[in-house]
Amino acid sequence: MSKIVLYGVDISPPVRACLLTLKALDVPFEYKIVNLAKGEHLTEEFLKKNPQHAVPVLEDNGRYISDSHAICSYLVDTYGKNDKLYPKDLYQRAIVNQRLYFDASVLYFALRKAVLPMWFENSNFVPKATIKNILECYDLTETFLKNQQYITGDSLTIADFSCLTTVSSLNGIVELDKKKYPKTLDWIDRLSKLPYYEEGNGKGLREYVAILKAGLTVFEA
Ligand SMILES: N[C@@H](CCC(=O)N[C@@H](CS)C(=O)NCC(=O)O)C(=O)O
Repeated sequence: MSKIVLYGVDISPPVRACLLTLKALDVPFEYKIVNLAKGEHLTEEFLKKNPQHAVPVLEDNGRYISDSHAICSYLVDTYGKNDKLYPKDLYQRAIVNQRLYFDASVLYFALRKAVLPMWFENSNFVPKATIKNILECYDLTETFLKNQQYITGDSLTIADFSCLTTVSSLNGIVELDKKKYPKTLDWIDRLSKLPYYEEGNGKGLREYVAILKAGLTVFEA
């Protein structure tokens, strides 16, 4: 097997999606921490790996892939013992892809909007419009989970890893209401029982939420 390196940091939700995938596949890898606070993602060396200066980045035998969704898909296609986490059937794959794009363009977008002012502008207020946006994310997630156990159907896929790491992080900003979002909370609970959950998401999520709680003031929606 080739040498695999994941560049990232546990607090990052997309990095956690990659950690969950690597652990689910039981792929050996080296984990190299990139300290964003120290600007390690902006060095010349890191920019050669990912000109978009973001983690995660995967290195596989000297070749680089960025974006968690692309990384997770690649890992299952290359190292999966079967295609369960990223089905080869084209219709099923399209559904998984749709949810991966949903994570990238809707869920993660809402999270970025809420936290970027805190990271970069020293502002700790989450405006009402952003909270509304987060609640729309929860509405959609709840709808996807209405008649099924996982985000794309009745079995676990990498789309669960991506959506889970973002939704569980959003939950640190606007707490999921048990009455309005029971399916989403059950899904989070179900996924948190995976044997590799703690290392893949639990640890980093706690750290991330602690930072958010210390840094953000959330207005009532
Ligand atoms: N769509 C990307 C998002 C990656 C991303 O935004 N990573 C953040 C950490 S959570 C980052 O490295 N930000 C630093 C920067 O953009 O300069 C993915 O899924 O990998």
